[in-house]
Amino acid sequence: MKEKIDQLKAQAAERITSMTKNLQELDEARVQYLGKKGELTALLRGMKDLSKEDRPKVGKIVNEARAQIEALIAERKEELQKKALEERLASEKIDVTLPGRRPDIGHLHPLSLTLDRIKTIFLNMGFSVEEGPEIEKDYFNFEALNLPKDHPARDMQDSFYITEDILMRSQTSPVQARTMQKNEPNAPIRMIAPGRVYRRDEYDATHSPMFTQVEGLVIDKGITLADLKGTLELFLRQIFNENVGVRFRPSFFPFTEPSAEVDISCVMCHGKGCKVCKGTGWLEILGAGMVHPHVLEMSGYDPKVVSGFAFGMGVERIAMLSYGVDDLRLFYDNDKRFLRQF
Ligand code: 2U9
Repeated sequence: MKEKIDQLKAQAAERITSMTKNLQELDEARVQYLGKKGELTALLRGMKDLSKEDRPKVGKIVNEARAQIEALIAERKEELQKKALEERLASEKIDVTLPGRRPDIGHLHPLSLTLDRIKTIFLNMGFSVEEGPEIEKDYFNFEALNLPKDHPARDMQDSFYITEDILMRSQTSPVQARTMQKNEPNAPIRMIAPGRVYRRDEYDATHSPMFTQVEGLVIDKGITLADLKGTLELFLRQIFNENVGVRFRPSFFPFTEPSAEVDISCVMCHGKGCKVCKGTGWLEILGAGMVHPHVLEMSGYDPKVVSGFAFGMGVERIAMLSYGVDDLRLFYDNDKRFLRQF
């Protein structure tokens, strides 16, 4: 009996210490020797066939064997747990010296960059920047600007009307009218109004139903056409270049009289004539004029006391000319291959 137990003990020790590769195999070994149907348990059961004198002795040996096997299992368990932890630490190791992933940081849109440059130039000349609603009353968008009821721009076909007298503003001029009406009568004004405007237009390389405008208004005692010319020339030399040619051509707008179309010498060919300027050597860049007396009166200013000039420009056009972009739609497509270049 004793040999049998020693043999079993040796077998169990061998199995536990050198034949178990992981905790599951160790548990299988435990079940094999110490489990309910285990080999050592079977030996204990066989004790009923022993003599009364032998029983306690054998019982002692079996219990000792059991305790030894349990100790071996506990020891091996600790070893295997340590091994498992080491394996996990090795396989899940993080290399903190690897370069980090750079976050994709964006930057200002080319139209915002252009608008910022325009704003800076006018701020430096003492202008303020005013804003107003994009959903506007027909009164501020047209009526206050001397656009009579039968003017073609007031046609449902040309503007986005929301109701009879509310529309998406077709120009930023209502911001000027609102500023004038907010002011004390005849109070001096030097302002620009940047923002989005909406017109029922084609969507092609040079047109869009939504675009960005900057309009300006200066009102004070004694403002003349010379102030208009000087201010706009100063602006154009800063936004394009010091030597840019500037010319004024007579034109018509309902809100200014006299009115002018302002051209610059072609930024591509410097006046020689090319595809961009259609061979003329000039590019139309601004509209401007002396504020119509009726427009001054409508918003509480007295044309006998003050006079003013106003101008307007499309920001997309200025951005296209300064960056050499030939298709307006590129500004709205949100294609990173394009935007990354600015
Ligand atoms: C008030 C008085 C006068 C604003 C003006 C223009 C001339 C003009 C166009 C240029 C290209 C718009 O973006 S564009 O299509 N604008 O030519 N705008 S004078 O005159 C005003 C505005 C408000 C109270």
